[in-house]
Amino acid sequence: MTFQLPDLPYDYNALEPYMDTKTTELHHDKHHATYTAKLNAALEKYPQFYDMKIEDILKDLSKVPEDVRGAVRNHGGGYYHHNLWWTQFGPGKGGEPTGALAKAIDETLGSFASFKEKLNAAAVGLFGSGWAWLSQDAGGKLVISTTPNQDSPISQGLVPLLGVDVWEHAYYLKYQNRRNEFVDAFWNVVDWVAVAKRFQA
Ligand code: MN3
Repeated sequence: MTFQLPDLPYDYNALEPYMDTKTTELHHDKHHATYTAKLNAALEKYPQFYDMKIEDILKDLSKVPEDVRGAVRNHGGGYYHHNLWWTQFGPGKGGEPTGALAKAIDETLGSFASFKEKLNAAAVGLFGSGWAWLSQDAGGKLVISTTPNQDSPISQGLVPLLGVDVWEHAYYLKYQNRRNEFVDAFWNVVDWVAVAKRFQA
């Protein structure tokens, strides 16, 4: 079976006022849908990949035939990252993580406040389109990084836990050029229970 666009797990207006209804609608129904369609189109000649998990494809792009590798890197990355994006938010969320994830943040990144500062700086400072990430490396250690375009931390041996999409389509309607305001607002809708489920203590 081809890759499917997951339903938005809440209403279009659920992330207001931090992420506006129109942006959420376009971001899911147009952008995420297009990554999905173009990933499927790229793999049409190689349907054996439809049976794989997108994570496993992105983990080792060298296994993808060269003629479609670029398309899979871009649209497969876009597909996977937006699957993560919608499921890391929820209405009435925000706050701070608890438990093992909170402990790991304190130990590795100093404190929640300092983690927030570092991820914000990475997101605001990224030139052009891309993502800022909190991931775990192969040893389980938390790392903050950025990737350009839809390049995936998972292709670099990392496991992404939380991503900040700083493509203009993620914020321009509401925040225009004020990426920093969008990045500040982002924290108000993060579902830490969902993020903690991705974390392997
Ligand atoms: Mn996006």
